[in-house]
Amino acid sequence: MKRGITFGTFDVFHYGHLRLLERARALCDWMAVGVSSDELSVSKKGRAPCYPFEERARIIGALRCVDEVFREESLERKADYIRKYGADILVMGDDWAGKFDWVVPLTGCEVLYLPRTPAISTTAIIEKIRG
Ligand code: C2G
Repeated sequence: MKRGITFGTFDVFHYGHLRLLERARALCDWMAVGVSSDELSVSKKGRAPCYPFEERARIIGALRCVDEVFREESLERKADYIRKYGADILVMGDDWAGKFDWVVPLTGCEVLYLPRTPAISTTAIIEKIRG
């Protein structure tokens, strides 16, 4: 039973997020998703998420392709999260290519970066709504 894990803010959930989660889940039999805390999101994105953690986590938890949701407090604790959830594979979009390879020697977890879905992002959606 292959266990997968991935992480994200998943603010203003969109098709690019869904495609990443579904492609990741197709590579394993069970998948946990670390949803970034509001504080972590601010430090990563330089702005507060539109939706608070509780709502972002509920949306992710409602997806058929997601088996467990937890709060991601820091990027540096990835190896701890991988161990806690017994993940065999970490899947991320390739905007993170190479950034999490450090967890491999610490956990034995495989790391895979999948192509991002082009031309869609939370930032672009916010800009479109503003426009
Ligand atoms: N993503 C994608 N295509 C898009 C937008 C996002 O494949 N058009 C992917 C990202 O590569 C990421 C996931 O969807 O793997 C979640 O994206 P974000 O919510 O922007 O998450 P991010 O800020 O990248 O946080 O510990 C890692 C971080 O928490 C990841």
